[in-house]
Amino acid sequence: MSVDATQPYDDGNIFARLLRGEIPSRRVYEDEHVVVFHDIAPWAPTHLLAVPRGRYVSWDDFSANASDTEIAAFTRAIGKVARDAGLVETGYRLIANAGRDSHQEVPHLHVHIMAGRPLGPMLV
Ligand code: D5M
Repeated sequence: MSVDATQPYDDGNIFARLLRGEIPSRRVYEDEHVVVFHDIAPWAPTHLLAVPRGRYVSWDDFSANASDTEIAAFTRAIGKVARDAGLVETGYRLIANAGRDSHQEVPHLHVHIMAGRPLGPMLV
C-alpha cells in the first residue's frame, strides 16, 4: 500500500515501532535525532535506511516542519554513515520516496542509502 503523504502521522507505523524498540532492527548509527539501520529487504549489497526520530510522514512534512537542527542532524548523519561505511570511494545512491506515486510504503520519512554494486542509471 502506498502512502498518502498528506495523512496525519500514525504512531502505529512500523518505523515508529522500530524507533520505540518494539520491533528489532540492525542499527548502524543513532544519535539524538537520527537512527540508521539495515533495510529488511535489501536491493543492493549495502542498503540502509536513515530515519529521523521525529514524527514526520514524508520528505514534504520533514522539509516543511522539522527544525533546522533536525534537518542538519539528518543530513550530516547520512553523510557520516556513508563515509564510515567506506561508500564515498565506490559511490552510493540516496532515495526518499514521498507519497503515492513514488510508491512510499512506510509513512515515516526514510532515506534509502544504497551501494555495493553498479546501480545503473535509475531504479525502477
Ligand atoms: O521503503 C520501505 C522500506 O522499508 C523497504 O525497502 C522495506 C523496508 N522495511 C520494512 N519493514 C522493515 C523493518 N522492520 N526493518 C527494516 N526495514 C524494513 P519505501 O520507500 O517506503 O517503499
